[in-house]
Order: sequence, then C-alpha cells, then structure tokens
Amino acid sequence: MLSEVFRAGMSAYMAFHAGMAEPRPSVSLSADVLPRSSEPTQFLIGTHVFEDANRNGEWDTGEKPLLFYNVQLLHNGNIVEEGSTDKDGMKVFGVPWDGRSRILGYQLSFTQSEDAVACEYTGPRDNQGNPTGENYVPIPSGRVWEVPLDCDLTAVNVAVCEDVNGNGACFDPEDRPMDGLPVSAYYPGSFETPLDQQTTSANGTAALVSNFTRPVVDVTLPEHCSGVNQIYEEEDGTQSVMLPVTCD
Ligand SMILES: [Ca+2]
Ligand SMILES: [Ca+2]
Repeated sequence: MLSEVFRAGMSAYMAFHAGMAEPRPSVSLSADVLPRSSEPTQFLIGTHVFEDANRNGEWDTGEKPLLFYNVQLLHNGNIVEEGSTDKDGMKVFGVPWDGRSRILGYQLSFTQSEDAVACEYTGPRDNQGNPTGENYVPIPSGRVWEVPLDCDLTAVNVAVCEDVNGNGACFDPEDRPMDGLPVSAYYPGSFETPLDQQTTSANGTAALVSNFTRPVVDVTLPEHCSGVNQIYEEEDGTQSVMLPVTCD
C-alpha cells in the first residue's frame, strides 16, 4: 500500500528481537522515504499499538488501544527521543524535514515492560517470518505503523456494595449492590489516563480489562460513602476486587 505522499525510495521493515522467554514483542521500524510536498518542516513517524481481538492484523472499531508501551525513536542507531503510547495507543514523533529530501536512517523501537501481559504480533510478516513494515497508515506528512497484538489481557472483576450487615463482604442477601459508579483500571503511578473504564451494573459489578498484570483499580464512590477494597487473585489469574462500602 503506497500513499500519494510517497513516490519513491521507500523501504521499511519491522523485526522482532527473538530469544525471549515470553513473547513480549520488540518491534523496530525503519522509514526511507521521498516525500513530495514541499510545505511541511517536519515529518511524523509513529506507532499505533492495539489489541487485535479478531487477529486479522488490522485495526477494527472497538479494538482496544494498548497504553504505556515504550517507543523509542532512533536515528542511525542512536536514541533521539522516547515516550509512551497514549490513550489511543499512539506515539508519534516529529523529525526535521526540509520538505524535499529523503527521510533516512530513522527507526522506531517498541517494547513492553516486564509487567505487561504477553502478546503475539498478528500483522504481516516477510517470508522469514519476521514482521514487515508494510502495515502502516499514511497521515499528512508522515506515517504511522500499525502494531497489531493479540494479548492475554488481564481481567479484573469489580463488585461494589453497601455492606448493610457490616461483615466486610459483599453478596450477603441484605447487602445493596451499588450501580452506576465509575470504575477505572490504571497503570500504577499513571492516574491521568485509564487503561479501561466502566460503570457498575445493576448487580454492582463491572469487568475491566488491562494490558498490565497488576492494574490499580479506582472506584468513584458517592461523597457520603467510604470503603476499603479487598483484592483477590483467582486460580485462573483473574483478579477480583470487592468493595464493601459504608454510607452515612
Ligand atoms: Ca482486528
Ligand atoms: Ca456484607
């Protein structure tokens, strides 16, 4: 797939760094392009990392962005800039550009941290089985590489109740499930952008998904209520958070 923005001299590749115990993809991208426009003064290179739930290698509406994955921009092997994927699973860098010359020698390196769930790359590969750089979308004065991953996302089940019988647990017949409460999962220490956000249902529960193994769960309670949550990990790895609440 070629966009009108590029007319010649383009090559791109991605490569997994193999040999890891678990499939935590590291993807490197390289752009070598000859853009046509003479107006822009920078060229944008980025990644869009997402959960490819249906494993078709493409982003489909509703497929979850994967946040807080580290992306490095390298030029001739040296790190120029780095940052994390945002709420849309995107990290885009601007590189200097005179609007005419080729963009050469840039790479994007993408890694997941130790506490990220295991994922498998589902995008296009070359005949050696390595991910290729064919999977990108052109944007004005730039391109964004799609990084589709099929991940073993962590499920977090949340239950919130007014603990009427005061035994520190929900699900007793007299307890009152609390519905309509916002619940969010956060990457520890990053409380501005939730990994997932839901609202408790009529039975006081919500199911969150996370691309990290130990998300922080936040429940917004009514002002006159308070509670201390209890976290359980079930045998299948599912995490459950029970929040028995006392209200004035
Ligand atoms: Ca898909
Ligand atoms: Ca109770």
